[in-house]
Amino acid sequence: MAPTLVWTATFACFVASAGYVQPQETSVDEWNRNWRYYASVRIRCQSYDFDAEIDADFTRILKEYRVPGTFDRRSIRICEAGLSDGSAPEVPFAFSPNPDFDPTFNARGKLQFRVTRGVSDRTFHVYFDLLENGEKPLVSYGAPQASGNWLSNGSFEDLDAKTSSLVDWPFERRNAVKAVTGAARTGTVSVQLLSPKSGQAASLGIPGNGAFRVVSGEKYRLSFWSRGEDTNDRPLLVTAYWYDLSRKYSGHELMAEEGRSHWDWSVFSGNLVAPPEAEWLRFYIATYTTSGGVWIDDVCLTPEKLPRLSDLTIIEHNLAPVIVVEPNE
Ligand SMILES: [Ca+2]
Repeated sequence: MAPTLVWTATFACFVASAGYVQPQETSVDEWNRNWRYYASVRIRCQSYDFDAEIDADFTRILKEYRVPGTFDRRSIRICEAGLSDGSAPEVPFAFSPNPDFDPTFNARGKLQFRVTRGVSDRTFHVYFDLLENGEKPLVSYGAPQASGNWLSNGSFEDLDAKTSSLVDWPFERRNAVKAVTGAARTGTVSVQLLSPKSGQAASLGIPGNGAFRVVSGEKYRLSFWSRGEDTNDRPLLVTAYWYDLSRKYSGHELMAEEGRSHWDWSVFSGNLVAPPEAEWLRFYIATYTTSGGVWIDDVCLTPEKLPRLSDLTIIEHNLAPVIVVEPNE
């Protein structure tokens, strides 16, 4: 029997945060009373807030645990788990079903949600249910972010209202990098690199602050757009730097080098596999030109392998409190 829901009260207040609409005053007890399943997903934190993207294949995990039924797309909710204070706050998310999504045979899509900065792995519980258990009310937290991009503000359009500096991109003057308006590839802002002195590089560090947390052996894809005007010395070099767990430099590789003195907006993309011991990754896009300049826009880093749902838990309402079943493997 479908339980009675009191959603008007629960979702009465909304505030905007990080591109999503933030839920307030929600309670995990609510999910445990009314929802039948949750699966876990572990996310590796970054040194900055980022939008995690996961491969949410509900059909796979239901099959794995021999649970028949029709997935209720409206029922998805996410709560963070394992917090030291025992709380389990609800996390706003966006769900993009795959093009061949089918609630019975292929309930699969991408789930995106904001993961705040940290040093360890974090666990999230993805609650969901089957239509057979009573349809759940749809919640919407806003449109998905740019798909899978680990970088926020990679198109440089978000400016801090007080300082007018780029959100998430703290530029240092010595790096000879600045945000400029006009002639951007998308929107109105791009980043210009111009060396102040012969033999000295102007370089854009990616991400703006810190480095990306990576997993040795896994593949990552960097892409960005650039254009160059009247350059007079090594116009564009793209380099990846690897660091170990203690953030000690462990190696670097040159990903690309542009030789022309003039080029219109064109895309660069390259793949990298994290070498053994690599724990952190940082990119530099650099130029040695002291004339004209090089402009960069729409920077994107995506991991090839997305985290997946695991450990399905069936919430048993008639028997206290939760039954964990073993997977069918
Ligand atoms: Ca832009």
